[in-house]
Amino acid sequence: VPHSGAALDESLLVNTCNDIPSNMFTGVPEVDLSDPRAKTLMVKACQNFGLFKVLNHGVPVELITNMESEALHFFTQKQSHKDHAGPPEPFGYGTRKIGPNGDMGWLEYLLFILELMADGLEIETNNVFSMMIRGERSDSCLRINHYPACSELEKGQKAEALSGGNLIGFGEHTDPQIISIIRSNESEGLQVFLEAETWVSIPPDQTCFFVIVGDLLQVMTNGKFKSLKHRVLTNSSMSRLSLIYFGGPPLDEKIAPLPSLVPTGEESLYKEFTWQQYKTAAYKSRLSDNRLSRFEKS
Ligand code: GA4
Repeated sequence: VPHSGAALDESLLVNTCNDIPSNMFTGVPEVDLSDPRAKTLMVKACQNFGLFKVLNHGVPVELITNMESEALHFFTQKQSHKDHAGPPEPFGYGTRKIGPNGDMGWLEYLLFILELMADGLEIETNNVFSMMIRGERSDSCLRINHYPACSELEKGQKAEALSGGNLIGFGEHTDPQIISIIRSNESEGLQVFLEAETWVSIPPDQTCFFVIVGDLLQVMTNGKFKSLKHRVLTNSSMSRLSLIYFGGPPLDEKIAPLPSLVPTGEESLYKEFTWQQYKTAAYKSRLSDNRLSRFEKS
């Protein structure tokens, strides 16, 4: 069963001279939405890599930069003020602690459900956003992560998140949901794990969205699409801000390999489970745990 990371093509690595001690990966699959081959290229990218970059996405740059500056406006407020918006159980403002089981990272973040935004805007049917994006009972969320350049925070706290000399902003994990759509500023730090047990850096591009395959999509495609293990390292010179949409199904949705993706003669690799069952188990897990193994057929 997958989870081993994407295939490594050594020729796609270049060394960088910044503070992040890693190889910059130049082979990120790109999908131009105006290209008639877009759907074929997407499938290929999900099968071979688990991540792709979306060009010509049509979202106005001003919309994204406005959202980014509003987020920074929030994160530059006094700590006591920000704390009022927390704790993130499961939604709200959080700092350093990730999830309920002791994972720590060098970041602060806001976790929203899309409905909260509609509520805040006093829209009566508060599922307008999620209904547009997925079914009206979908369990999607938006996360805004702020990774201060490490010198901005007290040095004494660093030890919590140090690993192999790297300051971990967000520890290694796969995303649980179906798909994650990420937009980050120009700071380096996002890394993905390749088959050859190597971490490579994804070159930032603030004009694009990055799409990452989540665990549920791996199951529904019976392992054809790989949920990609990734992490974020802290940058010492520039802070990182990322806006991430996690698209999840309704809680009672049954998740299993789609029959059409399990050709006759091939085995279904996973037992059926509900998104609620996955989530209950996930919230008892540590960030780096393999959350799919319990649903694999033995
Ligand atoms: C990882 C992806 C998303 O950021 C998230 C995270 C969630 C959290 O931060 O509360 C989890 C983590 C994420 C996976 C396992 C559980 C749940 C922390 C944790 C230890 C919002 C999500 O859906 O799963």
